[in-house]
Parts: sequence; C-alpha cells; structure tokens
Amino acid sequence: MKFTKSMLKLYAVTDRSWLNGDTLYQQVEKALKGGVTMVQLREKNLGYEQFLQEAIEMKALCHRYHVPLIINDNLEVAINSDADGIHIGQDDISIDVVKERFPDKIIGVTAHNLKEANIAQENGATYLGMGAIFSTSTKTNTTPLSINSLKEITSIIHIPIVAIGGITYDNVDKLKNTGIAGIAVVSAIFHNDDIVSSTKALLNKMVYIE
Ligand code: 3NM
Repeated sequence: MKFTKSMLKLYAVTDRSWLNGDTLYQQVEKALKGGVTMVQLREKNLGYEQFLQEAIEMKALCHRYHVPLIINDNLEVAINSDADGIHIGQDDISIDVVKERFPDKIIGVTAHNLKEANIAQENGATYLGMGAIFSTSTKTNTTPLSINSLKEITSIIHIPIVAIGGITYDNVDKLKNTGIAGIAVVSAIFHNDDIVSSTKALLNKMVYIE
C-alpha cells in the first residue's frame, strides 16, 4: 500500500494487555470501524509463529478497510506477512538492514529528540513517532518530549511526524498547531468499553489535520 501522510492521522497501536473479553482481532476491527487510519501490531511477548499468524490475519483485516498494517520491531514477521511496513525503536534493527531486506515498505522510527529525528530522516525513515508527549503508563521507559520541542522538530524535519505517549481525548487539543501529521495511541482507543465510539470521537478531534 502506497504511503501517504494522511495515513498517520489516527494511528492505533495494539496492546493485548487490555483485551477486556475481546480478541485482539475483534478490538482492531472495532478501531477500524471507528476510522483509524493506520494500525501497528505491537507484540512484545508473542512467539514468532503466533506473531506471524496474527500478522497475516491482521493484514487481511486492515486491508478490508484500506488501512495499512505496520509491524512493531520484528523484521521476519514483517517480511513473511508481507505487511505494509515496520516500526523500529532506537535500539532495534538498523534502517539500512530494513531497506535492504524489506524494500519499498513504510519504515517508522521512534525518536525522542532532534538529533535522533535527523539521523532517522537521513537514513531514510518514512515517518517518525515522537514522544512521550504526555506521561503514560502504557510504556514506562520513555523520555518526555515537550510540546515546544515537538514544534521545533516538526519545523525542521521534512518527513511526517506522529506524536505518541499519553494522548487522550481530553489533552489531544494541546497538539494543535504543532505541525504533526497525526497521533499514535494505545489506551485512548483500546482501553475503552466502546472502542468504536472512542475512536470516532478522537478522529473528530483531528479535524485540524487535513
Ligand atoms: N511508545 P498510550 S509511548 C508505544 O514515547 C509507545 O516512544 C512511546 O501508549 C514513546 O497511548 C508508547 O496508551 C505508549 O499512552 C503509548
């Protein structure tokens, strides 16, 4: 699936610690019905075979909604499921290896400051995830990034940037005029009794992103 910046408007990142009686597949389908524009399958504890099987099923699901599927940090799963892209952190596999083994795919990189953002851009990242913008209990080892730093970084960096970390329905308006292409969220979508409605509500808040 060809990447466009608009795919980053509302980016759902999965977390199976909050299944709430659903399967992850059912949760992701609700998020897709609510209008998410990109999905990242983030599995920190699944074995390879299970992760691959899930990725294959999720890709078919996401494609039914014309939404790309990105795999977090597992190049073999990304390649063998023929996902639309991969998202990597600073300590993960290098962008060069990804470009060689998984060519013409979306490469997302987590960056925490301008230096990391510049390096990822130079190395050929497609987009950056920058955070953590607000404090979050979903990921504990994150580095805080202020809204002013985010603004500075989006004014310097040319590739699209999504804000991540602690973003909720109540605080998302603080990201207006920061130059972001969208937001990436876990709990604001998945940690809700009604995933479809909370996704729609969040998407309605993103009207300032064209
Ligand atoms: N990465 P929630 S914060 C996956 O700062 C992830 O790099 C982060 O979850 C970073 O939307 C984060 O529930 C978790 O706060 C985001």
